[in-house]
Amino acid sequence: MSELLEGLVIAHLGQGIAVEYDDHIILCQTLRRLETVAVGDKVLWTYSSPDQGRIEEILPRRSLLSRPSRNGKIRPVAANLDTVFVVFAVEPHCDFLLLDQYLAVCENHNINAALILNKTDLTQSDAIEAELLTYKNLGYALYRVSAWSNSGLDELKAVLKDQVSMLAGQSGVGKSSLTNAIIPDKDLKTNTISATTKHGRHTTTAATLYHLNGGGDLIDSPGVAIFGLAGLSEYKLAYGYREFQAHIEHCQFNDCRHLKDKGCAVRLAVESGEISNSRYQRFLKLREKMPTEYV
Ligand SMILES: Nc1nc2c(ncn2[C@@H]2O[C@H](COP(=O)(O)OP(=O)(O)OP(=O)(O)O)[C@@H](O)[C@H]2O)c(=O)[nH]1
Ligand SMILES: [Mg+2]
Ligand SMILES: [Zn+2]
Repeated sequence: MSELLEGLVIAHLGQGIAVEYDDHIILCQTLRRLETVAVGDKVLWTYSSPDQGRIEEILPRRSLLSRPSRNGKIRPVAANLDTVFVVFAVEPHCDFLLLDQYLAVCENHNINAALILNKTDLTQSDAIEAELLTYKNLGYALYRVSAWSNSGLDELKAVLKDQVSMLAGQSGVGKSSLTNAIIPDKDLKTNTISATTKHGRHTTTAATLYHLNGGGDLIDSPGVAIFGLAGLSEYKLAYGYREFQAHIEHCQFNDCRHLKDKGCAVRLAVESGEISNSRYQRFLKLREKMPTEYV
């Protein structure tokens, strides 16, 4: 058997997986189903031909972010993440429901989450500012940036250092523009991936990992209309609202659903204003949207 080499998955392409090894990018196939490998995975692989490889093993992951796929299955999005930065902006219309979904999934998978408000060069919205205050009070870091004017980027670069981060969020909020502004040789790498796969242009259809100059990695991911709850149960969704956690244990019944249940401490905290009503309303909405098998 040929030698096992350790590589890093930097992109999941339709027809294979781009693995970085010793400054090269090798297109690899895998014996398992391709969907089980995620960008950010460390893998053991072997050469199957002079310029192609085969993934033999996925090394243990320290975290995994997944989302539902079309056939009702859960698909890994990225592995070994430290922080997910949820990017949003005044334009396209800010979807706080999607934002809460990302935060709830991260909370349950022990991945840090932080917020990036992009496009600060545009006229900002008071309604968004009011919501942002809630997130800041919950301890979520917020970075205000503009990929166009480069404003706030130095501060953002400083927090990205020495960790693996992913930019997530709706299509059109500027994740790729921010990646361009942060990674000076981004195009070079994207072109190398395209050349490796002979696939023509590499669009943001696949999450792609880039190395930061000062250390650390940044993953640009495609915007997904429905990120989904990636298999979170009703119980985990409530836990994913981090301000509910301290109250959940005081609910009268331990199978409390935090709806109209008698003695619900979460609801009480909403009524007293301790928990933001808009976050609670979004919890209810997400709960309703939850596929029945998870309820
Ligand atoms: N005004 C303004 N527009 C921006 C800024 N950043 C990005 N845009 C614009 O927003 C649009 C979408 O940017 P992208 O970077 O492609 O957004 P994305 O989040 O990568 O989108 P997907 O790849 O579809 O998920 C483009 O027209 C950008 O030029 C910014 O800071 N200010
Ligand atoms: Mg993009
Ligand atoms: Zn309750």
